[in-house]
Amino acid sequence: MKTYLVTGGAGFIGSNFIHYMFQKYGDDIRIINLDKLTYAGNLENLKSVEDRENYAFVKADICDWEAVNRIFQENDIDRVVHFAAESHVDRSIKDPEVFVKTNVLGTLVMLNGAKAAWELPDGTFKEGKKFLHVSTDEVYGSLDEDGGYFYETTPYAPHSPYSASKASSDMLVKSYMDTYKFPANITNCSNNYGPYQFPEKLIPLIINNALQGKKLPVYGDGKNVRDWLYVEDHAKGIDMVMEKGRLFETYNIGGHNEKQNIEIIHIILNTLREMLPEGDGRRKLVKDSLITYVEDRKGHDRRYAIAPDKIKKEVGWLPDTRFEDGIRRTIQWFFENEEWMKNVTSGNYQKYYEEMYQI
Ligand code: NAD
Ligand code: TDX
Repeated sequence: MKTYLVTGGAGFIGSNFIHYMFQKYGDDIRIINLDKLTYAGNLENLKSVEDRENYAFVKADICDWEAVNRIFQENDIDRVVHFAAESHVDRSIKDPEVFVKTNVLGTLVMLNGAKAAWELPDGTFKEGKKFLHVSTDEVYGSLDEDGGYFYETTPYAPHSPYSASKASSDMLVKSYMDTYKFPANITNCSNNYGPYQFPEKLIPLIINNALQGKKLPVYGDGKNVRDWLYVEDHAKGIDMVMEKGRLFETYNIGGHNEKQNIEIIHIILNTLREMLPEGDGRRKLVKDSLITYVEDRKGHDRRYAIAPDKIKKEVGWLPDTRFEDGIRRTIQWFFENEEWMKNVTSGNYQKYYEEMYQI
């Protein structure tokens, strides 16, 4: 039975990954979830797995060497899936420091914990161990509107403090692979969407605001392009890279699903109108006139797009979910989890929202 150490498992992608893995492997794996529970971490995301005997939660900071090392010393960890990070570009523009601490120093601590536990006296590593570092396509910078795709060979050119910190963490992982032959993979994925996403990111923010008849903030001209990936497809890709990916390789994971932000907003508004039952009071709140153009994000990358050729060829992964279906599943999830949304948007979220958006 393999033991997984998942960092950031209480966040959006991490919690979806944990659900995916238990659905797929049931009692045949063990998962330890290490999470600091920042504003983005939420144990409500994991309610349905918390009583499993093959699941454990540890509240700790990935920058805390004692805590990280203890987990590695007390458990025979086979796989590390490293999600924990500060993940929101807008927050990184306001306060870069915590991004460097968590994303760079935290990754270093995780690498050292795994290295100390897995390295043999002759400098090689125990058989079958692997560290999978989850990163982003933002490390590659920005593409022109008609300017091709990001490939694994595209030079790094991060622009925001967030993407610079993720690029630094990738470089550290690469340096451990090159220097020590440390058994790892890096995955760089495009924008995820789906259940449990915190409403500071575009899609859940638009769904939440539209259902309350609140303004829908669009940065700049609304024509920036993102390549949207359904989170469950991403979880599947990570598992497949862990099982089939060649050691020391990087794999880009993208949805082949490019859309302008303004298109996304129109799709959400139309889908909400279609899905809300007749007589539901929220129907009359969902209006195109809520769309409000606001000041552009500083340094706003124009376009991201991944050509996921390598992962398709070497690992056999392809995105399964069409955007039309993924967005309906996501909206349905938000309909069924109003309480979740109420809980995450109470308290500090209001303060964040008011400071961020003067609309
Ligand atoms: P998230 O912000 O929803 O979750 C991050 C999780 O990490 C939270 O549970 C938080 O409590 C935890 N965390 C933060 N700092 C920590 C620390 N110091 N110690 C321990 N835990 C800490 O993020 P997400 O959207 O789920 O992203 C997960 C990973 O995927 C990140 O590494 C991110 O860079 C990467 N990624 C995300 C996307 C996306 O579209 N969301 C796209 C590409 C890559
Ligand atoms: O209110 C908004 N209005 C708006 O126009 C928000 C929150 C966003 N936007 C735009 C900015 C982007 O062009 O929508 C696009 C998507 O924005 P985010 O959801 O903040 O995502 P992005 O900045 O693209 O980064 C995401 O994908 C890559 C994740 O947050 C990162 O963690 C990941 O690495």
